[in-house]
Amino acid sequence: MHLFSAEHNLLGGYAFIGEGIPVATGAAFQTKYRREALGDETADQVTASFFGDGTANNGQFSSV
Ligand SMILES: Cc1ncc(C[n+]2csc(CCOP(=O)(O)OP(=O)(O)O)c2C)c(N)n1
Repeated sequence: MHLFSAEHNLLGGYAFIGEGIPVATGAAFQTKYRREALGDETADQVTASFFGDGTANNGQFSSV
């Protein structure tokens, strides 16, 4: 939950549960945009967001 590493593309570090979900959505979108809109074939990153069942009813999850 609190892991962050620019070197390893870990975008975590949030005190509030679910805060990483919209960040992951943005990260995934930038890969999709770079590949499909800008034609950047090096944009092949896979984005994953990990959270527990207690976070699934959080607004950050249900509104994405
Ligand atoms: C917005 C927000 N509300 C409440 C908390 C307090 N809190 C910390 S951990 C936790 C439970 C998270 O449950 P789950 O997502 O199932 O994670 P796990 O139990 O697997 O660690 C809560 C409610 C918080 N960190 N952020």
